[in-house]
Amino acid sequence: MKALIIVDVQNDFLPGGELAVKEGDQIIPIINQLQEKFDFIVATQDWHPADHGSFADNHKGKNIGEFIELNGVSQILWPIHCVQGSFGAEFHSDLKRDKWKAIFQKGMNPKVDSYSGFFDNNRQGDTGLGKFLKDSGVDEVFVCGLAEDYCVKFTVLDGISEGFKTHLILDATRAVNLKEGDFAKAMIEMENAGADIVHSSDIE
Ligand code: VGL
Ligand code: ZN
Repeated sequence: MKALIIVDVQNDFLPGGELAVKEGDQIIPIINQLQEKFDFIVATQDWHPADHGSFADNHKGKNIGEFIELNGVSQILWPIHCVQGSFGAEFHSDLKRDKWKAIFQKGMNPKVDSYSGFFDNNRQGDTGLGKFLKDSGVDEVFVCGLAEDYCVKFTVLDGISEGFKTHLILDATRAVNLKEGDFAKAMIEMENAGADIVHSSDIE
């Protein structure tokens, strides 16, 4: 069975948000249409405590985009975003959610960032998404949402390594592009790992 995974379509990742993805809002109507084609839909939600170690403001003298070592792992620093209970952490109000089976929150451990919907970075924790999908008979996943070069990419890569036939829905994702070329680099990484790239109109 196929499942749709909607990654982090939250206010902070949309235009006007704290970590805004350019044109991020353009994917919302596409994702709503896509949801009509799936019986099995899950979503992920970036859900950080205020003292999260990925926030530049929590490291004196450090700026957004700089790297630090967090729990022994290289960590890029972000603006404060998706703080638990804040407006920025909420899903966009236009996003349909009536068919969602479950929401997988991530990034709660202040000492580890969590880009993938499946695992914390470097697999320091497991959200339970993989087991939930497998227990439900899902063997094929279609990934969409934000951001193509971080959370979407790592969800796709982990989907593949967890044994799912994994598709990226190209017109239903956008990149942060912290550095120019990040979108294309992420595309190559996903394709090299075995991801199948589709357009929303290709999906039956
Ligand atoms: C994300 C950076 C930090 C994402 C989450 O959803 O792509 N990016 N936290
Ligand atoms: Zn985050």
